[in-house]
Amino acid sequence: MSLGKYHPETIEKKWQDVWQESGCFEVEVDSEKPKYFVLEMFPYPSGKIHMGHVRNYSIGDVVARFMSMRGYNVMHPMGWDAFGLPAENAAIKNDSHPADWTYANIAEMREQLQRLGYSYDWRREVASCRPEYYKWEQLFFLKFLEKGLVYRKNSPVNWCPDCNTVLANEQVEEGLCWRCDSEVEQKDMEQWFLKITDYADELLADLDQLDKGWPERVLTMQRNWIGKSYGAELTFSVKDSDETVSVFTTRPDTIHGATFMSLAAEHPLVEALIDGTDKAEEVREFVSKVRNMDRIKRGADDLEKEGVFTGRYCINPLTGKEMPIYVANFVLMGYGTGAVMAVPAHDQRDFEFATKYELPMQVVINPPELAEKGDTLALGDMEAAYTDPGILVNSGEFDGMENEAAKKAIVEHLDKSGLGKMTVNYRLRDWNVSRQRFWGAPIPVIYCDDCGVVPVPESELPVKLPEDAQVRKDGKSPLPHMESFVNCTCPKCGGAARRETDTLDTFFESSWYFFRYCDARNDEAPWSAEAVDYWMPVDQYIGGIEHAILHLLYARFYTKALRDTGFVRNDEPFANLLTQGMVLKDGGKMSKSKGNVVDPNAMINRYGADATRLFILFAAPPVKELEWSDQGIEGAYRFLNRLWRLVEELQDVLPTAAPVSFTDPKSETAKSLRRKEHETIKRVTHDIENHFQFNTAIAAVMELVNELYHCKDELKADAPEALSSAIATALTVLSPVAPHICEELWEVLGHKCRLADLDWPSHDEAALVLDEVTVVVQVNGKVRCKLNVPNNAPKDEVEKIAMEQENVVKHIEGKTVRKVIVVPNKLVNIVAN
Ligand code: ANZ
Ligand code: ZN
Repeated sequence: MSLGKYHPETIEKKWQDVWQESGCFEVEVDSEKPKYFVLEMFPYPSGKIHMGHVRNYSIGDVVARFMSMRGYNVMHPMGWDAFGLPAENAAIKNDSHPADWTYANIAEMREQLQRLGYSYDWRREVASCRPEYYKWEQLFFLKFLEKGLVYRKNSPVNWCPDCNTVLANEQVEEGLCWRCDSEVEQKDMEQWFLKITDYADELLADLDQLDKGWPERVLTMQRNWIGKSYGAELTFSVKDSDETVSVFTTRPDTIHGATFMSLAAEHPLVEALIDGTDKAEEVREFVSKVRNMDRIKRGADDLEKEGVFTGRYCINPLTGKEMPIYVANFVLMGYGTGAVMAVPAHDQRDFEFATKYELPMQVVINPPELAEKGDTLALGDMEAAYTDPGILVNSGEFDGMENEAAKKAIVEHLDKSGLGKMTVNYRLRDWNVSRQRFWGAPIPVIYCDDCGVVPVPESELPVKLPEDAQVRKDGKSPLPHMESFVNCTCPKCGGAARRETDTLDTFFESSWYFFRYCDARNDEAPWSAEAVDYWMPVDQYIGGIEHAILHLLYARFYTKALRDTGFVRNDEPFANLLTQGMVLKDGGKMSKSKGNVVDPNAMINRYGADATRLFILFAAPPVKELEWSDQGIEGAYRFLNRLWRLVEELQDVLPTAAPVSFTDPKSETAKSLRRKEHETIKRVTHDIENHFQFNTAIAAVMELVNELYHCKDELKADAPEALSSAIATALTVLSPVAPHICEELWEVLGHKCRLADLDWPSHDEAALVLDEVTVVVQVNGKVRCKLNVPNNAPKDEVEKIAMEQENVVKHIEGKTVRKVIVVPNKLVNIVAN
């Protein structure tokens, strides 16, 4: 019977249907089996999948299929991160509802993923824009509110006057809106916040639990983002006033060098200091200019330092000297107290500022190497601030102390008069979750003139996003203008009230979707405790490095908040994390704007899903960047053809055999093929299990196929079982990577069961042992012959055989043998003279 040519499109569709109909990737809680939850970050339904997705999901699919064959109960779900701006913008452009665009894209992308043959349990699919989904996060929001984890606050936000919305910091590019390029303004608005800062310490400490499963670089990024710093809060009194200014400093040891004070533009004291003075106008103008700068720029190191003198002074409590108070552009209100004691000799920003405005400097920390020589650092020699440790000088009673010790001593001294205490400060800010956009989950609260902010009763959830909303050309959310949505009755007093029209940040949905997968169709509760206790945490999470900070931090925080509101028992959501490298083309990132995108659909049409998967897994280790190459995918396709032709040629002579079923080789050739077969299992298993090195695992299978080509003619007649067994092994261990072709050839070889249901084979260590080894024989360091001897033969036996060799005898004739060195399985060296 002829197999015919390899036609990926026919067999791929066939097997996808078989998998779908048999439900073989559908899993349930099974306490008898160990579970394994493999998760890829769910995509935004932008319309088409790109190669980055293909890479991400192919990695996940190999892990899922491999672990399942290893005996685990594997959950591998997929869904859609479906709220967000692009849907809204597309709707504005097409004059439709964002839901239309979103659901059409989901349908298209789902079909593409199905064409790639991924082993998803599609029954668990979620789309975050569906009320059945966001209903639960509205419930969480209410529980968080009850627990004091949610609050409302007036705070400055990036505002695009053209788009009429708040922009996240990431959406502001060089002070301009990422979409319309208009100048971004800073605006004070009432916003909803989640108190992630309450968890700063736990979020930091628990990173230690993740140090085996997460990449070091992600842990570091998380640590830096949380940014715990130990320091002190010191109080300065304002001259001619009862006011005081508190500063946060990590360097209380430098207080004698504090020569001026810098306040943030937003600092509440500024207005009080200048009101009615002749500086008022100038300062107000500066303040409003700074407040309109975007906050990322203000925090950047290379910001040109600028400021304005308020005309007022405060008093340095240790030197008694007057310190002019400035408003400075680089001081941020959100960090510490929004005020900085400026020590220009030892802080670079202060140094630049003082140089520019000709403010006094004082050295108070002396470099140890100068101190040893009895010298002191001179201002005139300084081109930059001295920020390293050293010995205190010009610091009164603290002179001569090491600066680390002085930190404590000085704070203790100030503490006596209530002017200083040790504090801890975090860079982490509370999470602003409100957006003034339409396409998001409504925040479930109501405003009543009499009762204030009233939570929507749980029984009224979900607060649905209206399906009849008409998007507005000006980009403003239609919600505040929809009376049917806004007008409601107060759940407390029954009076007329208004609904909140802000929606939740889309990070809110992606912070808990993995829990929902555990019990995705539950409509009575977000999930059953049984399901979450069994499946969580995620055993392997896979996604892009661009999510290393915010998404992962929010999901970790959300998990802890769900724990503390009684919804789950987990402390951490993701036990192991793999961040895959980018897909490049011609050395650059594959992106629409560069016009170098390779469309996965085109590749599947031309070479099939298996070749596409094989190439993308073979071209580079998962964490490394992957350079797209047309020859590469052709090579993958050729290899699959080679495998196909091998089975085609042999199918009629081969008995149906399981992997590693051949145990009794009679010939050297059969023995060597068997060795290769077992070695392949060992390598593939090791490479996938320990490091996800799919590329080297695939290379091992390719070697086995090569060996099969070499020995097939010889073994066809004498040992077809040897060929059968090795081919079965090759198909089995390649199946997680190229599942369709492997299933097809497996079937062609007469198997009734499905490859996906097979157990992963294990190798026999004994099969790897060579019977004979080749040993080099030298006389005085010169190679005289090579010997085949039994593996691990005793040294004296090898020596004896070596001495009898003709070419050895010839070279030691007439000499005395002084020494014979035997390196087992390698070498015999005879020293004679
Ligand atoms: C005096 C001083 C002297 C400082 C010195 C540093 C070096 P980290 O380590 O990042 O926590 N600072 C405090 N609040 C600030 C704010 N709102 N905006 C800008 N800068 C602020 O940084 C803490 C240091 O940053 C603090 O210690 C303070 O300057 C400054 F030789 O105080 B330091
Ligand atoms: Zn009321």
